[in-house]
Amino acid sequence: MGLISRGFTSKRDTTETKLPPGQYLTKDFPVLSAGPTPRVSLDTWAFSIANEAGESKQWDWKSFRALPSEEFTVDIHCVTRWSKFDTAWEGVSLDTLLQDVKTSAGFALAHSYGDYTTNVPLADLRDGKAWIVFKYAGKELAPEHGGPARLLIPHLYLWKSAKWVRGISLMTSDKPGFWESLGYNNYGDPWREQRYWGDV
Ligand SMILES: Nc1nc2c(c(=O)[nH]1)N[C@H]1C(S)=C(S)[C@@H](COP(=O)(O)O)O[C@H]1N2
Ligand SMILES: [Mo]
Repeated sequence: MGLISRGFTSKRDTTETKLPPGQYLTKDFPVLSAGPTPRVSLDTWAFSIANEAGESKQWDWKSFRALPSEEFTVDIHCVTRWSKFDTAWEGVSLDTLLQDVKTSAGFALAHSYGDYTTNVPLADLRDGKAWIVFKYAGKELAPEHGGPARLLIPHLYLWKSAKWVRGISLMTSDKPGFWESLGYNNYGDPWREQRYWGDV
């Protein structure tokens, strides 16, 4: 037994400090979808960002994939209490996509193929906190997990990470999305256990 254990992480580090309250760890990757999986062909796929004046920027698959992308590894947390550590993704940072978008909006609503929506403060999409991801664990993102591309906002509960994302609307006032209208928390910070409406 060597005395040097390089790269060793204690159980305390991984589970006790990385697991938000009320969550359990899973090695699986559960699929949670409110409806059927939309099949979006890359020929017709488009992603757009519209500002509060209604001006929009749009990318087709080719121009989206030509943008600089990042590979990163994060923990994800679902409000149904599973968390998964060290998930590896590749995607385009929202900072890149928002770069030339003129806005003073405070709020964002993500829209998906299949009509799912979810809202976040625009600040939560900036500063390296959110991506439009197209690869998971080195492979093209599977349709059931949101492929061709999904939003990923790992610091919030996973319902904020809209699968099959097709656009983001920037707004001067907040507007609840699908689950938020049905009683889920408006913000959804896993570390504060903001699961349902009224959790502060
Ligand atoms: N378009 C869309 N995005 C969605 C959902 C959905 O039903 N439709 N479910 C959300 C919820 S509640 C969770 S927990 C995650 C699940 O992602 P996964 O199926 O890849 O685990 O996607 C989120 N994004
Ligand atoms: Mo969820």
